[in-house]
Amino acid sequence: MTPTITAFERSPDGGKGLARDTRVRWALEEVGQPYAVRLVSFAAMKEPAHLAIHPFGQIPTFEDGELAVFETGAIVFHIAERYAGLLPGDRDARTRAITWMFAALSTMEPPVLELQTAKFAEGDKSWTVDRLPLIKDRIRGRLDQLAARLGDADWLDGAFSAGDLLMASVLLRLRMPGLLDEYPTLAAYVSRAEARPAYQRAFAAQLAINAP
Ligand code: GTB
Repeated sequence: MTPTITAFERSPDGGKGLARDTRVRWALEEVGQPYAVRLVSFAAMKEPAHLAIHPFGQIPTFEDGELAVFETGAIVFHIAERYAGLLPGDRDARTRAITWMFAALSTMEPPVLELQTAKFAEGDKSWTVDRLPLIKDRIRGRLDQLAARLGDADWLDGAFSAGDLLMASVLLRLRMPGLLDEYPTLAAYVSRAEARPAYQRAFAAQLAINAP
């Protein structure tokens, strides 16, 4: 059966690939699993039909037969478990790759999201000017640590894995604020990830929907 994912009918980023359906598309492309896409409007995401699949009224979702999954991390994990190509066979290496998936979403992503919130949702507040440098320094702290761990390796732990897919996806959001380019090895890591044919196909698919 072909799984169906949901994506923005019109992404606010105009096709830059920053909405989270790109991560799910990328995972499906990496494992070679064809998929269908159901596009949803902001209004439709808050309707009962969508809320039945995603209790928080967001994208992406993943449906395969009777199974409906929400939360990008859970979806990518499910894909990586179900199909070969995103997690190593060796048990310990597999656990380390899963650890990087969690690290991407629960250690690296929160300050990145704080930056987006401070800029776009609270940009007009009086405290934003003071707050932005604090958030940026918190992000730099994490980037320092990540760059130290990556060293001159291509990927975080051996071969490319779902951990790299999620980490690179999170880091991509730091390119526009200019933070990624402060870390040449991390910028190269993200470029390596973006150069993967599976990412290119995922990016092109979301761009085809969102190109102005
Ligand atoms: N924790 C959830 C997950 O990982 O799946 C978060 C899902 C989420 O934030 N979904 C967003 C959404 O549906 C889209 S990706 N928002 C609508 C809503 O909450 O009503 C976040 C996103 C949106 C836009 C951009 N952009 O324009 O650059 C980037 C990322």
